[in-house]
Order: sequence, then structure tokens, then C-alpha cells
Amino acid sequence: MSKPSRQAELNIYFAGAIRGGRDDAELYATLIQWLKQYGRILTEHVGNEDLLQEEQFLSEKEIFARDMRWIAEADLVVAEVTTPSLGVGYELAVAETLRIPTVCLFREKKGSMLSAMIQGNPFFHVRSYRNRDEAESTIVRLMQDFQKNLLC
Ligand code: 6IA
Repeated sequence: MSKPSRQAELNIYFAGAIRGGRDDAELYATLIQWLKQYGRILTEHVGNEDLLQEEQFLSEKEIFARDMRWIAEADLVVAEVTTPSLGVGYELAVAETLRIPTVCLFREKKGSMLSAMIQGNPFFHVRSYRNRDEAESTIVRLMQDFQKNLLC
């Protein structure tokens, strides 16, 4: 795969389940590493258990206030939405209110369907994938679309 053109100033807010469930934590870390080639990930702790441990020193109010500040600074929100999470759903609604381009990555699996509140909302760019290879090519394509201003 050819190396993407890096935009150092691009702020990407990555959202993924924390208390909603950590089954996909390793995958979040991989997605974050791929996205990092395009800009700064404001929320690296979402895929990193060590960084997440440091969050224990912050109060719930501090976490909320900081995450809201970061979302407001984001040029792009990428959410992995396969594991349902109240926090991610809330962040998506905030991103929509602030009109920040938002991509929702959803892993297709038998018997699992994305919430209609996300799937049915034309503001969100929902991209489905089945495996890591597809996730990687999805990220490459979504970043190409973002750079061409096709995600708004
Ligand atoms: O409801 P959830 O916990 O699954 O919500 C996850 C989403 O909310 C993520 O996308 C995060 O951006 C945000 N979030 C929720 N909890 C935290 C957190 N610490 N630190 C940073 N962001 C968070 C939680 C406590 C920790 C010690 C486990």
C-alpha cells in the first residue's frame, strides 16, 4: 500500500467503547495506528490500556470536559461502533451538533445490526467492513474522501 499524504495539522477524534465493553480494544489500537499516518489522534487512550489507566487519576467531570473540548477541536471524528456504547453515541450526537465530519466504522457479523439512530442518520458516513484488511482499505478510502472534501 502506498504511503498516504500526511496532514500534520489534522485533528482526528477516535471514539470507541470503554465502559460499553473492551472486546475490540486491540482493534481500536490498530485503527488508531493507521489513522495516525494522516494526523494527530486526540484520543489515543481509547485503544491503549496503559494510557487508559492514567485516566483513573481524572475525575469523571474532568474526563467529560476534556473530551468535549477535544471533540470541538476535531476536524474529523472516526468512531468504531460495533460494540454499543452510550459514551460513543453521545459523542456522535455532539459531533453532529458541531457539524464535524463523522465516519462510523461497523464490523458486519451475523445477528448484529447497527442502531437505526446511527445507520438512519444521513449526517453519519457509515462504512461497514468484515475483517482487518477491509478495515484498513476502508480507512485509506475514507481519508481520501476526507481530503477531497467529500465527507461533510
Ligand atoms: O460509555 P463508554 O465508556 O463506552 O464511552 C466511551 C467513549 O467515551 C470513548 O469514545 C471516549 O472518548 C469517552 N470516554 C469514556 N470514558 C472515558 C475515559 N475514562 N477516558 C477518556 N474518554 C472516555 C473512563 C474511565 C477509565 C479509567 C476506564
